[in-house]
Amino acid sequence: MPNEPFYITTPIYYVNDVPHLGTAYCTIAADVQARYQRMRGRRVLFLTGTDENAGKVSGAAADQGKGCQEWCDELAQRFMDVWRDCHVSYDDFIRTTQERHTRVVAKFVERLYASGDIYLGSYSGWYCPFDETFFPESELNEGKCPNAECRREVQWVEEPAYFFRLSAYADRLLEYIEQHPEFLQPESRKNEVVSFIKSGLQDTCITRRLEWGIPLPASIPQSEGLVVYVWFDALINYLSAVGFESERAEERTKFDSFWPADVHLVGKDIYVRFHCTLWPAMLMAAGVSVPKRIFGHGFWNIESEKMSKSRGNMIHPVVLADELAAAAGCSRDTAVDAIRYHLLREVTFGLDGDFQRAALEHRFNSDLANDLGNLLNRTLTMVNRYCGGKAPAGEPGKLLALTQEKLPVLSQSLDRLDYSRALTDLWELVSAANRYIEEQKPWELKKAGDQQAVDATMRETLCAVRAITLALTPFMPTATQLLWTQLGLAGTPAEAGWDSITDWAALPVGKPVGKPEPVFPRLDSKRRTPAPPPESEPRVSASDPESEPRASASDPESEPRASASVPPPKERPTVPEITYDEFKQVELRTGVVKTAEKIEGADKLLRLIVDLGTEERQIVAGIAQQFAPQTLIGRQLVVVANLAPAKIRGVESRGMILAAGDEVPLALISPSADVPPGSTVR
Ligand code: ME8
Repeated sequence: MPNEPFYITTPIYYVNDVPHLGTAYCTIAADVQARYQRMRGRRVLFLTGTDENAGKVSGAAADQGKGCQEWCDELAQRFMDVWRDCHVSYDDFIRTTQERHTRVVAKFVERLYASGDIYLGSYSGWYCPFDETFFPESELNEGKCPNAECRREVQWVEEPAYFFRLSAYADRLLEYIEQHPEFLQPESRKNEVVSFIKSGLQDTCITRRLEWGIPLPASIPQSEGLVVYVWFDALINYLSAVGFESERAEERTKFDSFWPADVHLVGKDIYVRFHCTLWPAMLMAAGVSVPKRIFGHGFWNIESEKMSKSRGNMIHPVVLADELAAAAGCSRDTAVDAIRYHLLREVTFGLDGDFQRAALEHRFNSDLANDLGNLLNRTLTMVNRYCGGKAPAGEPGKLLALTQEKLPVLSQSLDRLDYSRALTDLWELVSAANRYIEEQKPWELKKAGDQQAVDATMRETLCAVRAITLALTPFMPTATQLLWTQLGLAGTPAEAGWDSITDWAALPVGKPVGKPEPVFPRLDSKRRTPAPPPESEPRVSASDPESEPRASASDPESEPRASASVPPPKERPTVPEITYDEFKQVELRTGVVKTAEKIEGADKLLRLIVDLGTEERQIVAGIAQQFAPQTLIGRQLVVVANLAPAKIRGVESRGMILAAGDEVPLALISPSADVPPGSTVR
């Protein structure tokens, strides 16, 4: 097992948009798996990347007045930047405009043409340009795209084209699925694939007559003007990245060790038709083994609504982290880790979820600031106070026994990508460690002069905190590093490795621990949205800091540590009352952001062009530090339309956008549903 290769992939994302909560979710989930497997000693190849040859990509470039390649270069960099900020430890980032990919696509197509799996025909059918997919008439939904995430108008398209003989693979696919129970996961989605295949597969049109895309190899007759269908090209990325058919010996070795992939992680939108049907059939046709596992995760809605640009409710992970960091007074890195934790804890991986800011904030306070932060704080405070600030000696106790019992279950959950289960189990250990302190009452043992018992208790607790830190590392890589350093441990938890979780001897006796510093300062209750009602989250009631202080009055360490770091509530400045008639003089309208850019020499300012329906307005907004310009494009906002023009840093501003936040703009005000630009807000 150690050193055994482990290859995990995410979808390669279209560069028609910047990363959002959905793409971040899948990428973070893959990252957790990659980090976990590395800690287990596996040789991991974690691949992500960008899908650049799509019509919607060239469309987005044209909308921005940019060349396709220039646009792709910019956006691919944006993806890499966001993944870096989200602590995504990918090993390779593939772009489908790279030569290493286009070369492999050409070879793959040639191989299938030679074997007779690709043939020339002519196509006419209903095509959804957004999904880049043809649909049979019978599948259309009231004449529109049947993809529930899309539902856009379809077009009738007729052209000579090449086809992949997908229909010939239905039986082989069904047989393979039946014989490999681990292949399609989660189990609940497998049936969907089986019924899709059983309903009859049609050959797939794999070329398009387009300017932008990978040209069909010249060796194939009548290839002129044809490019490879973007899905056929995109799926092959998983092979290109590991050096499929490479002439270079080292690349061939890479292919032999990493293929077949251990897990393709994708969303449910591209699971059945593309990853579980077309892709394995393509591989079967090429005589290449199919991936070991394909996992289809669920989708997030935002506050009960579908996430979409036009609704203006897209969440961008780094912006969200900055908002959380500002509200909590922690670093962006810690906030990112809290979001990673929340996304994977909140919903069973594989099912859909509803993202609610209040739930994120509640979990931040309850799980991270209170349960985990409190545990670390009490432990370090007491080791400093009662044990001279050094890791004491002592025999292992019941927390080791519990950790030994939990570890196999935890590992099994992580192997199955059952992240919420793994975290729930891990939190039992956090609670057990907190309970252990309360039961042992080291402060009373100290008073009674029983130093040996104090030492044994504190050692047991320190070792448990160390174990929890290790197990949390794949989820929260930077926050756990802070915990690790405060525990006085050298190096990184990742280096210590997964098996070290139960190694109580790995904590050297006499090693000085650090001073407790709040890693997760509690969110100021004035700034945060109210917590969800107890019926939606019964679990938290027991540990909710507001509802039930955990510790007894006699426990000097029981104060939630971070409360000291919460700034005292601020006085709100009094604003004079206005009459309704005065208010009516303010003209509020909705607008859609057309362009957004930074103003040179002004850190906080953005220059926006906002469509107000009847006109486009230039508005200068002081939101540059909280919102990246690219994330605003297409967003609906509320504008004070009759504000007298003003020059800000030499740039004329005609109007003002509305945002919420006491000191800095934390959230932009948008209509809750699509309305035409220029609609009156009343
Ligand atoms: O489909 N909730 O790329 P894409 C959760 N280029 N996950 C979401 C989500 C949401 N609301 N929205 C998107 C493509 N995702 C192709 C892939 S692979 C060979 C080619 C995630 O940019 C989810 O993982 O549209 C989904 O499968 C993926 O983004 C689609 O990204």
